[in-house]
Amino acid sequence: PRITVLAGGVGGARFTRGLLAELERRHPDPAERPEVTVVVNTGDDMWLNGLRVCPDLDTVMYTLGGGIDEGQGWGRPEESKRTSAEIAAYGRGWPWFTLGDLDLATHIVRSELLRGGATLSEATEVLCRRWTPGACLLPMSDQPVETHVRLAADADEHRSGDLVHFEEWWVRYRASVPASGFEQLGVEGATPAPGVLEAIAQSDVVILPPSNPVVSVGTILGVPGIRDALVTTSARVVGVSPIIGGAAVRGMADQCLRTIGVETSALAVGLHYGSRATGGVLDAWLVDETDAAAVPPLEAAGVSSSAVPLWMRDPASTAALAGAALDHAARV
Ligand code: GDP
Ligand code: FO1
Ligand code: CA
Repeated sequence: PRITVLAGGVGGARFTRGLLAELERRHPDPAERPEVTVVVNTGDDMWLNGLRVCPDLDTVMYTLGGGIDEGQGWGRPEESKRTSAEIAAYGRGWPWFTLGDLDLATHIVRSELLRGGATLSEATEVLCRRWTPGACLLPMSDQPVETHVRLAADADEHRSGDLVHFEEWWVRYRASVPASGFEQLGVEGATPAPGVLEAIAQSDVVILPPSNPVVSVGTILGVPGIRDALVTTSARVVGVSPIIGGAAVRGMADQCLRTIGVETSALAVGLHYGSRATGGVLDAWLVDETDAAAVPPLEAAGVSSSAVPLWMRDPASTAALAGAALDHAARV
């Protein structure tokens, strides 16, 4: 058996960690345990100070490998920021974006591999040899596809209409500058990384974890071929809402959804993904218990739905959530 997860950073990483724990509990014999493939968003990636930085890939790799800063959700714990401060003193790069000294080693090794001719998939495999994440991590594409944000006409007067990198909109402006849309630069010529379409086609279950529906899962679905693979796979596709009680648990999903004209609610996001019966990507959608009122309209739209606790508070609640997703997938 095989399971594929389409993940962004923190939400996708934490969910997948719970999924691996739940699979270990259900299948103590490793030989019987389903294989997990994580297709990771690379839309947040950038070249910075000559280094290729892949925030979501690293968040998933560190989280599954036991090297994440748990409080922050990204980066390494007990980081020094001395190198970043020195780079800022030269006035180079992004002074509002901090690369910790331990994390920098990852970017240096990755960049060395890429400059030597490796693909991002190959570089990721090399990095994962150290972290042994317990799942196969695949970038959504080996070609650079970078999410940019079009600042709205009512944005800061100096920059209205500008196209800025997603990380600039989020980290520099905390998503407080109104946006009129997202653009995936490079997506037209991009193809899914090796193994991505195969993993989706050959899985029993494909999971959309509680990742950002616009700039994480939406970005992955924008790579030509991936959405179609979800529509046509024989796997059950089950999603978990990142929205609880009309708000994002963390991050900027609210501002992202507003930008694309989707309400911040578990119901609206489920309907935005849509039923596979009508060209969407979902067989099933889990909402939080507080959003139980969304279940009947989702069912009416052809998306099998149930209300379960969606807060990933600790390892036990996260594993239980992953178990609920698997159990629901088995029923549709
Ligand atoms: P990012 O790349 O670091 O922003 O991470 P993702 O895209 O993978 O996930 C971000 C989303 O995770 C946000 O929209 C949050 O609302 C959601 N999220 C974070 N923690 C939880 C949780 O405990 N439960 C649920 N249901 N969603 C969560
Ligand atoms: N998030 C921040 O808010 N500030 C930072 O300086 C920052 C640096 C950073 C460096 C490496 C990395 O892998 C992630 C980093 N993040 C930072 C988090 C991250 O880029 C974003 O929260 C997500 O990509 C949003 O989806
Ligand atoms: Ca991200």
